[in-house]
Amino acid sequence: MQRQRTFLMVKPDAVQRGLVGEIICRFEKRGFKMLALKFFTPTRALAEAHYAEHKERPFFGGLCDFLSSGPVCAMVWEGNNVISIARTMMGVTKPELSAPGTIRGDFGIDVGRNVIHGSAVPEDAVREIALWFKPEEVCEWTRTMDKHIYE
Ligand code: IDP
Ligand code: MG
Repeated sequence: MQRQRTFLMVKPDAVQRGLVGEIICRFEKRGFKMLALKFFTPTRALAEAHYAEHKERPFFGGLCDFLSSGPVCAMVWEGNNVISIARTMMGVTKPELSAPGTIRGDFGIDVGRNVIHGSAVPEDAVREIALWFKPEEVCEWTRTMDKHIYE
């Protein structure tokens, strides 16, 4: 297993629904470590840069309008294999197909209101962390309970 960082974001729908604490709680309890957190309304330009890979898709405009419509909770989390484990915890892109017990499977119905974003692969994580955070906003810290989480 490889120590990794990922970019996770509670999207505006989930902020409005009061799910920030619930979502943070799941990653904390799983054993991951938060390194950064920012609560603000992203600009349309930031939303477009974040979702640049989808700019030719028909839903791109609506997606960027939605992401920049209200506050999000943008975060950096660290842990062994956090990128793929977080995606598993999130469920699949369409909440209707996400298993109960996953975040999208527990809290979502529509693909355009799917509660949470998480980096898909390591290159995306590096790009997204750099897009949303300055290096000095990412706090490296030693967590004393790590020896109870990792062998
Ligand atoms: P992901 O968030 O699971 O990585 P992506 O395929 O990267 O999914 O799509 C980015 C976001 O775009 C999704 O989380 C979802 O909010 C939105 N999206 C994806 N496909 C559709 C669609 O067919 N209609 C509307 N929105 C979509
Ligand atoms: Mg994606």
